[in-house]
Amino acid sequence: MRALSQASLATLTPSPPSLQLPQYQRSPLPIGLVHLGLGAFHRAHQAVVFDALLGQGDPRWGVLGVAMRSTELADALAAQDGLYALQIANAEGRRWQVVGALSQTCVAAREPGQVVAAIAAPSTRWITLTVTEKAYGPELATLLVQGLAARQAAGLGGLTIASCDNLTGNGHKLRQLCLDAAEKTDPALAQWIDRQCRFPNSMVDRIVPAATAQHRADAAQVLGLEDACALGTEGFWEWVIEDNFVDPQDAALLASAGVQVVQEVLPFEEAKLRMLNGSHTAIALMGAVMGLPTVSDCVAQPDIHWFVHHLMTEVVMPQLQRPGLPAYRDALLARFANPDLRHKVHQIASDSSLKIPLRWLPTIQARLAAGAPVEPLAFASAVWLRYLLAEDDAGQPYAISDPMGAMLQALAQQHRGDAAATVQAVLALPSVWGADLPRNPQWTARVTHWLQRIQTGSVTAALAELRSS
Ligand code: CS2
Repeated sequence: MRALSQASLATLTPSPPSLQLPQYQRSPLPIGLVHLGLGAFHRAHQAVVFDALLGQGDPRWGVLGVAMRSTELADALAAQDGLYALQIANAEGRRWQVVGALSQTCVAAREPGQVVAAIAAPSTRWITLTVTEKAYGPELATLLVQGLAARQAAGLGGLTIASCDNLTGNGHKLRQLCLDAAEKTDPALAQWIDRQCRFPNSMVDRIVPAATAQHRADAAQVLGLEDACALGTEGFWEWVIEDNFVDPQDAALLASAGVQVVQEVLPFEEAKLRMLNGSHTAIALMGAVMGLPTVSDCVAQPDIHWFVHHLMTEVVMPQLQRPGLPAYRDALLARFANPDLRHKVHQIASDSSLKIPLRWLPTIQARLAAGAPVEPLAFASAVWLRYLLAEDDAGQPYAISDPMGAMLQALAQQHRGDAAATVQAVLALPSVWGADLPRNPQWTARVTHWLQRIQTGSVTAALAELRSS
């Protein structure tokens, strides 16, 4: 079978609406954006928006897709002229789209000069990022600052630099990271960045599980071409971005492609992080210990479904401002149940030590400050402590993928069977729980209670108990 490429794409006959192909000139496709963090999420989210803008006849949205370290996807995409097929599956059925927005790909660790040159190129207008929580550090700052320094030296204007990671105030965080790094080496550059660049906050949402061999097999059948980079997602997507761009006209353009451009992203971001991602982390940890492979397997269990509904309704939603929360919650539960996604719980459970502070902590803090119950999150936190033993309730071992994983696993092992000691050791970590929570006796007592119940029985039994309490 021939491989997907610009040349073989021309042989495809689309059968609308089940297969959508790029309807614009791709060779050459100039680079208007540098995307850092080339992975599944970007390819199923921002790249689809840029593809739509390219399809409207605006050639400025071609992307240089930069993988930070791993070479495999970047090289596989390069071999396919940046093309890949995206399966979009929901209750109404499945359709496919070949996305053409990726003009070129490269790897930051291997070709840093290419990234810097692209940031400093006259045609570049934006940088977007999906580098995950753990990458917001010095290495990222150095890369961005080098690129921006080259841009300033070339006498060009600034860029719109949009973090699309699941962080609170992601634009603010990224701006501060860049300004701090520039300040250290070149205060004039820091001033230039401050004056010339814009860092809009944004909320991005689409469930995009890691691509599998099944996606590749399905794509081969639909396209009649081999696609090593095929992936799948759901129909739903949202991108809510702060109206804060170098080129003010970008607001209307993005809106024409379905992006919501707003003055204040915070209500959307908080609702998404705490409802979707907060539930995801709880579901993933429960599923991992219960031996349930995917999110849809989990929410098919009546007690887990109840838990998620209860968590959102009783504990998370009271603090949120986004309009239409009950409908948002119901839509989330339906999205979690999508059987086509096969979203692996262990994928979501990765990096939980970095996700919990963003997804659960603000709710816990606000509830405790108001004297309101936090029971489901005390339960979920106890499940995380149990999860750190790295084996499920049937004794099957699994790997923990987390920057703090080895340390956390060692602590959990050291205090195995002793709930109070485990809570004291792991709930004391300020990078996860902040400074005050570990000293709150009500909180530690409830987590200890649930860990004890889990230890004497199982997560399944403790969950049933929580439901009936
Ligand atoms: C998930 C997110 O892996 C995870 O931690 O919670 O990737 C989630 O699927 C997306 O944020 C959905 O928009």
